[in-house]
Amino acid sequence: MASRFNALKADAHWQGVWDSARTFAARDDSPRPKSYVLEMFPYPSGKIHMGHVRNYTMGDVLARFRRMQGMEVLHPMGWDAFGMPAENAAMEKGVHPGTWTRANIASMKAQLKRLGFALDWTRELATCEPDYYGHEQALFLDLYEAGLVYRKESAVNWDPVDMTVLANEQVIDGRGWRSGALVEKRKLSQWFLKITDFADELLEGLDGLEHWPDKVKLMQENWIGKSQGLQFRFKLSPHPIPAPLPARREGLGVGAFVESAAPASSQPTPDPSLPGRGLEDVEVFSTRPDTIFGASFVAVAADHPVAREVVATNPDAADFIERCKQGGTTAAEIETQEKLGFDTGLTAQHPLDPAWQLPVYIANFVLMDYGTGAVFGVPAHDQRDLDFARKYGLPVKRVVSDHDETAPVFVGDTAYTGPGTLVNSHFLDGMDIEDAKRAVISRAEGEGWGTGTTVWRLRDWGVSRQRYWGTPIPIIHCDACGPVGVPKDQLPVVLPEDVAFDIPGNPLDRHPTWKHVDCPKCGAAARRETDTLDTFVDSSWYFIRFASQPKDKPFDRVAAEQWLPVGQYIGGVEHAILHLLYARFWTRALKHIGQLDIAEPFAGLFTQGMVTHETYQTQVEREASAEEQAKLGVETITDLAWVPTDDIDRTEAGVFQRSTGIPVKTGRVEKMSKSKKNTVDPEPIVDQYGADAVRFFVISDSPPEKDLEWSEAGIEGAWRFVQRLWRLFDGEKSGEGADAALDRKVHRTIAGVATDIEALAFNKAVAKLYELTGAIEKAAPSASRTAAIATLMRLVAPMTPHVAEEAWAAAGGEGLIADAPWPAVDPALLVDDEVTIAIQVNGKLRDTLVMPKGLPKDQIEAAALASDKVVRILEGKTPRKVIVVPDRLVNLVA
Ligand code: ANZ
Ligand code: ZN
Repeated sequence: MASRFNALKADAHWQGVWDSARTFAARDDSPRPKSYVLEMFPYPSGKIHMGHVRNYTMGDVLARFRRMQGMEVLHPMGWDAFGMPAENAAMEKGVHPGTWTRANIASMKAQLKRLGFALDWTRELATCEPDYYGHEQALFLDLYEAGLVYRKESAVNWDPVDMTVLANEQVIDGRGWRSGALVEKRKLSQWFLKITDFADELLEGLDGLEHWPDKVKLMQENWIGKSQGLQFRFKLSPHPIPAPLPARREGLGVGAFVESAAPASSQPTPDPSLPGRGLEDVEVFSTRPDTIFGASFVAVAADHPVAREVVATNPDAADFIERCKQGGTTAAEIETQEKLGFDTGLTAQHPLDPAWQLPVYIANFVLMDYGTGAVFGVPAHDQRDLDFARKYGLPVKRVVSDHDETAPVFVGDTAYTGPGTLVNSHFLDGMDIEDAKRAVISRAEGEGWGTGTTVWRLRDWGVSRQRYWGTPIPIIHCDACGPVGVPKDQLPVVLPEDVAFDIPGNPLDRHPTWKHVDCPKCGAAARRETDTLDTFVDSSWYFIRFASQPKDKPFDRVAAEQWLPVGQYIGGVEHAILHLLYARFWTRALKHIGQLDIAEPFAGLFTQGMVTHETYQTQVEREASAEEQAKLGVETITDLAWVPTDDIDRTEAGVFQRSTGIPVKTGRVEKMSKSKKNTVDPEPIVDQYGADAVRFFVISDSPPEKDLEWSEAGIEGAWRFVQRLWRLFDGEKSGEGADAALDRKVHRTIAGVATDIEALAFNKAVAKLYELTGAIEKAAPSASRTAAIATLMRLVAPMTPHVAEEAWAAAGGEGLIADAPWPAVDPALLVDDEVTIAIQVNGKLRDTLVMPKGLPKDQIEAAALASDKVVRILEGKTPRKVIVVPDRLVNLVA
């Protein structure tokens, strides 16, 4: 009788064996083909969560599989260890960020080990240690020297009560998270990396990333945001038309078109007493120069020089601009705000018709730092412009038609932004959009009032953070020499340990001695930079340091290039933009300065789905306070509260909160999160079911890119499967004789599981393993069955390595199953072994039968005659004649 698989004991035993044998340490000098499998390294928050378990299991299955296929696999692990939570913990609990972080690392490392991940712990790194960030400082200085780092004034969030700079995530609804004070924007001199120098390369490079999800490439493309269009000038003048304004505003705003740009006689002479003096031109940028005859206004950003000029003489404009500032200035905020404008009283002369004057507005939907900070508005073909035009009663003229509608008056509140033919546009009429764009650009360039240009949405990367727990920026500020890089032999610039977090602000800045240093150039008293680097810098090159970690430099080029690029990178889609773009930039920057000849860091990328769980809520009734009674007119108030997953009791009578006995309402299945209290802590689950069951469950139930719903039934099912495997492994007495069908099943499974794992389709591989297990269980004893069980051990080894090792050892396998080769496939056994045979009666198809290939004629005939359908049609008669074409057809002539 087979025993029970004791996971607790086996897990610990095999994890110890792998550890002491350094089974998963990657050898640089191995003659085997190299494979680099990497999951995004975790932030050491204190505990691993189910999302980590799923992410790391996927990478682990692939890494173990590739090892079995004979590759030298690099599968390292480290810690993205700088960042705000450690400082928050320091402020809340009085513990030093380093102490807190290192303790978290220790406990999370133990938790990862407990899952039996095949990780090369000899290369473990933590970004908060000087032996990592010191090298980062060296790289920063190299980029500085190469002109890829510069300083610029830039706005930060300033908390006026706590007197400190806040990170974006510390600003909640416009207020400081601690003080609750309204956050202000302040300008500070900060460090930037010139990622925009690489905008083109980063965009083009996406094309070559065949093994990246399309959606991620699209997100990167949009973030980089390359726009091609026309940049051109409008001549500005003060009010040129003494006639009442409504005349201009009610019509369609189409002046008489003048084919040649002859100076118009109507050209007004600027009145020097009006604003606009000295502001003769406004540059605009447009991606739709084809719509130039649909223009009905010009708009500038609130901080555009034209707006400032207007403000100087017009207090109403100043009020308007103040109002704009309150609304927020990010692109996302602007998108959702109501479109507001202020008529400056200036007009702009249409470049293709000097007699046509457009009103000039200051508008809250125009961004200063994109394009030129000014636009011309075409309401019929741009939604923002249409909203704006409808609000201020401006003309809306159709210039692109998608069907036969050519009337110049555009009705409705939805702009038409699709393809079409140009109408109401003089020399452009009849062209498609692309031709019209080219025609306008070439005319502008020919006449000298504009140029075809490319504009990027991507901005340089601001890396300065006014925080303690980060990589110190290795710069010294000298009054005489300016910013001077710390000499490399003085690196690392180490964070001081004696810092206090009892008051807000940057402890580096108020440390009594740390920042006072002498200038490395002239020796005068100077000041150390007290900003630290954005933690995204730390994660922009860690995968290089994993591949090669010499003591004296960031990496050894030859060693690093042996492993890079990362063959398969696995992580959350939340990093689809920033982390991946920064890492791509950093890699290209290193290539640019000749340190590493790799263009793209991650050849393959996979973004896994989330782990979800049911949510639970209780309704607790309480007496309303006097105030509530007065206000709401009720005597009782019902409060809703989330109930933690581990405080749930399911009984036949329903679902209850265990600690209180109160009935619980089960809510939607949502991403596990602390706020909804629907998390499941992996640690006790691993203790209860063993590492293999947990590993198996997180990859079995859904495709890896989809969400996985955690359920007790699911983990129990996985546990039962591990026990089934063990019963097979442990209970087999070697049999005799062949079982051809089972042999075929085994070899198809070997091939299928390999293809599935290679494609990261783990759930499909799991389904095949279930099937094979079932087939073996059903098969009668035979030599084939014994062999099938031995093969199954190896097939499950990447997923459930502990039970596989245990079985391998018990069966007297050589060495470790982790080092065993993936079973070989016999191609002859992959050939289709079943055929579909057509059964005809008097030439008419009556049935089909699926039968083993190559059966003798009499067996096929017998099966055909036994078919229910045939029996019914023959009504007891014996056919006169039976024609059998083996593997194809049977015709019964009645
Ligand atoms: C005229 C026009 C007509 C436009 C039309 C669009 C549609 P993307 O594609 O994102 O680059 N724009 C230019 N600079 C701007 C700024 N600083 N703030 C707000 N909007 C700005 O967008 C380019 C388009 O966005 C430009 O083309 C401009 O409006 C507007 F039927 O010009 B367009
Ligand atoms: Zn100096």
